[in-house]
Amino acid sequence: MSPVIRPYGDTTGDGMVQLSFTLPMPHSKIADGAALQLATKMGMDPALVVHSKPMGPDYTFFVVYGRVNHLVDPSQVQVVERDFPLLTPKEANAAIKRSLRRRLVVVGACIGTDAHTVGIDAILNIKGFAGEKGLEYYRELKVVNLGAQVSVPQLVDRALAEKADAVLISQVVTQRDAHLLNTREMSAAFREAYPAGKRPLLVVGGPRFDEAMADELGVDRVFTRGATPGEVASFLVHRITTASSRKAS
Ligand code: B12
Repeated sequence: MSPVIRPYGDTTGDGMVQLSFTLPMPHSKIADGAALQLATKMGMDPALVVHSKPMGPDYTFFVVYGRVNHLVDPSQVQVVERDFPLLTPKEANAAIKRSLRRRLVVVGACIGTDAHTVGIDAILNIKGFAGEKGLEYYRELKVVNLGAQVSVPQLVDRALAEKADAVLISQVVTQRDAHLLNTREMSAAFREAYPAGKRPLLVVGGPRFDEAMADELGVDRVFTRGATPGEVASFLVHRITTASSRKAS
């Protein structure tokens, strides 16, 4: 049984944490007091405002440092573990060649009004991310990157035209849950446009997704902060080549 733990600040297990937030009030001593009131109500006791800075005339940004009494039980934590092997580009290419005997087609886009392309480009562009080459580097992958602000109907049409094996979408803006609404709209549109069991693999990524939400969003996998091209390629190859070998047998 793993032991319960507490946050560490100055000494082991002292429960000290740091919290940052913004309040819609001008920078003042009253604002500092309001920040302290919030932190205390959240269970930080004692709490200390260690940083407060005006954010324009009407807002103040705070960092509060203080003690919490909550215990953390790591044995109760649930996460989505990687359930596919990590492949090198060479291994991925060989697996695609062996089982598909053609290039695996990937269509990617930022959908809705989202113009944050850096994340999907990190995965798709040849230059890659975190020292790994992007999917365009893989000889056996055909990558069609549609860029920013692609509508769901445009995405579906292009996926059909390209005979996409996988569709990768990115959602970075989360205001009013736009990322969740857009993803659900996208997965519903693919279900409608393709016969059952024939739709491409649907993958969504962005920094504020919860990896455990794949079923709820109607997608096959959710990738989040720090995802690397190698992980994404390995996932695609694993899912698509195992599905095609099941069909062949
Ligand atoms: C750069 C940037 C911009 C650039 C984008 C340029 C571009 N071509 O992408 C510009 C200046 C255009 C911009 C505009 C806006 N932005 Co902006 N932007 C950022 C910023 C600073 C960095 C984002 C980034 O590039 N991260 C680096 C990449 C590599 O990380 P990533 O996206 O998380 O991607 C990784 C993973 O998430 C994952 N991943 C992502 N997508 C996918 C997809 C797939 C398929 C897979 C497998 C994996 C995957 O893999 C990547 C690598 O690990 C963030 C703040 C921040 N520090 O994060 C704000 C931020 C995202 N922006 C924000 C906002 C509000 C806006 C604007 C609305 C501002 C405005 N009022 O105009 C506009 C919206 C424009 C629009 N229509 O979308 C907010 C979003 C808040 C929210 N809760 O939604 C942020 C968080 C800033 C903030 N704190 O307020 N922005």
